[in-house]
Amino acid sequence: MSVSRRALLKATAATAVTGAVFAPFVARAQQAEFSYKYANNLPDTHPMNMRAKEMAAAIKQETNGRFDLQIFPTSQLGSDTDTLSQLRSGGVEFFTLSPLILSTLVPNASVSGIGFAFPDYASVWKAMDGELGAYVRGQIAKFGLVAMDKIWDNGFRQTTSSTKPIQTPADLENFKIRVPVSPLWTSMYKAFGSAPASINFAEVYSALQTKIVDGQENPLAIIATAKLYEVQKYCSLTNHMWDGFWFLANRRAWMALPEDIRTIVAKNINAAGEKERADVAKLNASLQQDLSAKGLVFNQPDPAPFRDKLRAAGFYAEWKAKFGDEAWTVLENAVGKLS
Ligand code: X2X
Repeated sequence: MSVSRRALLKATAATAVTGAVFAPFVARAQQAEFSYKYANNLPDTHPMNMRAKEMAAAIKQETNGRFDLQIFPTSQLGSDTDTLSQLRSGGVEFFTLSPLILSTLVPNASVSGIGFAFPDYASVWKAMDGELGAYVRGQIAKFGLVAMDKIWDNGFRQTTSSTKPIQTPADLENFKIRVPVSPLWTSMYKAFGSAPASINFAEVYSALQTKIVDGQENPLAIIATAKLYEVQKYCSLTNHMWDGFWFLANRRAWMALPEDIRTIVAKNINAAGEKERADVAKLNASLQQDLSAKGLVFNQPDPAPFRDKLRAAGFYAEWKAKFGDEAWTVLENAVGKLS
């Protein structure tokens, strides 16, 4: 008895010592030195969130657990307009946002979103990884935010409706269409003679379901992952605009990181963005068949009359004047003459 009691006491003492020595180490390993929030508006199943999860794991590993990126998809932390305010105040450290919605803060950020500017993905990436992207990142930097080098893809936007296919610009007249919160989007649909309603993405499914609006426009990868096909009947491949997501950081939070960590984080975000671009392009090319099987009725209108209508309505001239010559020239250097 006494032997076993002594052994027990020894074991207890050893545990206590071990515990005392290692407990703080364990606590440090579990709690990262930097825990930053990344908010976005897309479903968990969209390539943006799948690549973000991979990227967060890679960053954690490469920083030996010092940097922990917590992902909040599906506008969990608030609508896009709310989250932009939180990003500015530092309530969230990272946010992916359309250049057009970002223009509510950084006016010229939306220059890449002019209707019918880009003919294809090749021209998009050449511009956004080149002079046009650099111009916009420079504009963003004036507002206390940092944009990572590689913009992520949203895609070419298509038009869905519960009432009718969009075949010609006349079909857009008086059409009740949801648009994201951005002056450029509202202006474009006003030029088409539509009735645009500004609604954050978090409310789009229910706005379509309750028929507050008859239609909306988004790339196929979003129509599929956000299940908009459940509440829409027609999908018209209007390809009217390319849209992306700037990966934005609050500048104070970004600069608070030691340089080695900042380098690892930026490298992984940009690499994940390039993978996400490839995923989305692949999805956007293959989803028509899937979505047809789910009941969406597709048509492919000729884009020329839509562009002519915008030109005749003075849309390009108006935005050239708003953006100014410098921004407009950078855009036209990438896509050719627009106005
Ligand atoms: O709100 C939208 O439609 C979305 C998801 O495409 C954007 O973030 C602009």
